[in-house]
Amino acid sequence: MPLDRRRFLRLGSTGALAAAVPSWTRAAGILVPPASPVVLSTWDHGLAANRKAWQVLSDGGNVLDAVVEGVAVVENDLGNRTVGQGGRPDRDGHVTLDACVQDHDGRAGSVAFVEHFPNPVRIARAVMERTPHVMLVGEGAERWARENGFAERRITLPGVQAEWKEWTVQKAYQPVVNIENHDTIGQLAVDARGRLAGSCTTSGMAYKVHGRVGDSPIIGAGLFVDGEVGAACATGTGELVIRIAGSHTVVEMMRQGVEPTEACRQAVERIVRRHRDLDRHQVGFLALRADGAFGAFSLRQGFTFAVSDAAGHRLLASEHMG
Ligand code: SD4
Repeated sequence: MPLDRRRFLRLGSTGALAAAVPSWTRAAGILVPPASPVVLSTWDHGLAANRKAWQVLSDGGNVLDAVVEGVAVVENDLGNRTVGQGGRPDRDGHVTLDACVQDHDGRAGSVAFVEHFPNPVRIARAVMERTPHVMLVGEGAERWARENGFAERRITLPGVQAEWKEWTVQKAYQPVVNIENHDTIGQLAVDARGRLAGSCTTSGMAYKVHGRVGDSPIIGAGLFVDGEVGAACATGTGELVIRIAGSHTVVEMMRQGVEPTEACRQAVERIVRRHRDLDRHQVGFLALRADGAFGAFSLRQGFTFAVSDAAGHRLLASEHMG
């Protein structure tokens, strides 16, 4: 049995309480909520997102409010080239955005391939809360957003357009993640009651094929939250993450008692086993267990993540493959 299981409150396998909880819970134990909230976000810009999420929680907001408004800070930064409307366009010159949220109870909302809205993560939340659906895409998602009070914003950033125009001269279509286009933001949070939520938002890969959607808005790939176990999110080449249902994989391993960092490592390893040429790719996972334990692991060096807890806000470097 993993050492850390000792931190779990064990339930007996018989009796009324045992009968009232699902069988896996009896097997794995019940996780004790952390003494104070824990918030994690991908990459350096995660620090700003974490500060906002922490403020939301301190002001009495719930954990879903925290992860939505946390990443919205990064969406609103028009200097960010990988999230929100400041992101690099697809190969046809359109900036298309993907985002999703999932809450403690597994409710989920998602939008993909949307243009002209500053905060796709807020639309994703509204899809979750106001529709019987999980995912809306493209023109239908945009129409639904307009009808539901989200204001369109049409902006052109001359510098970004100029870079794209320059790219069109060579049209070196390289659907790989490099230093310029890998900084999707995913945010995971647990509060002191043990309530979990997560969010993920991105402009996807620079110069992608028009219509391409990555892992970020796909529940189970870019994000997965299970209130009884924990949450995970992913960053990097979305195609690699989708193929192994990456975030779901990480959470399911934690359900089996695997430590958060090790769960992330095993997901990366699974990707490595299935692909030959990963030289130009990056993939990173972030995991938060329901008791506040957390971890991260990436394919290659350079994946940073922000942590906020009782000890304050800080940036850490993930462990990575050799
Ligand atoms: C995607 N995962 O669209 C995203 C890309 C990214 O950090 O930037 N991830 O595939």
